[in-house]
Amino acid sequence: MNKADRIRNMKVGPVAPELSDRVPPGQIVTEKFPILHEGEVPEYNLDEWDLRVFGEVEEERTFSFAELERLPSTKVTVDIHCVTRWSKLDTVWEGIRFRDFVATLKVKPEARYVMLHADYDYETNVPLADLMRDNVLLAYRYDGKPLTPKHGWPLRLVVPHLYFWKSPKWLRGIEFMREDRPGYWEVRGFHNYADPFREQRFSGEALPIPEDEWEKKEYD
Ligand SMILES: Nc1nc2c(c(=O)[nH]1)N[C@H]1C(S)=C(S)[C@@H](COP(=O)(O)O)O[C@H]1N2
Ligand SMILES: [Mo]
Repeated sequence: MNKADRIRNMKVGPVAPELSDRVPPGQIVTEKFPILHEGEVPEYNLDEWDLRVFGEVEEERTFSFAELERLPSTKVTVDIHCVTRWSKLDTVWEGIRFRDFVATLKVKPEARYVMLHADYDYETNVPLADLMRDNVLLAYRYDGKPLTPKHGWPLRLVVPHLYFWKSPKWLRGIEFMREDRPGYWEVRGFHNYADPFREQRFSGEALPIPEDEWEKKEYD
């Protein structure tokens, strides 16, 4: 049995003491990379793909992938945590730090929330202040290689300090907002903020997520 299987067989822990402050309550560490999303994996012609910036900005902008690639890139090593109870430690992403991207825009001072729009018809809301943290990336590379289609190629957001549904794959739009508005999972009973260390999984009553759901799905 390999290490990942052994850890998985432990179900909810125990976690090695040196990792306990990194693994949120109720999470299981996996070395595999589960693939989770609603709907189909989009196929793009990169020449036609674009990223739209709109809402509370002085100027709406549309970026091609080539334009994004010319912006300074950053590499981060972060732990990620999915609400279906898997966590993956030391994942390496490269892309544009969201804060650096914002510096190229004219965001109005009234903007306090962001809706991230993704294919297909997926969206998720995050407070702007959270996106300005050091480790938040518009990521186009994972583990030294371009993102794979199933993990969000060509561009996804990575917000490591929130449950991973707040990290949309196939990102297509960034909408700056004055008022908060719930996204796809947030209207379906998931927590509006989603801090894994406070186990903010649901906004009300716990929803039925089988604890081993992710193990039965695809991964790489
Ligand atoms: N566009 C899009 N992004 C998405 C989702 C989705 O359904 N559509 N699912 C989210 C959820 S619930 C999780 S856990 C992560 C999974 O990312 P992964 O497949 O790379 O592990 O993607 C998030 N981003
Ligand atoms: Mo998820």
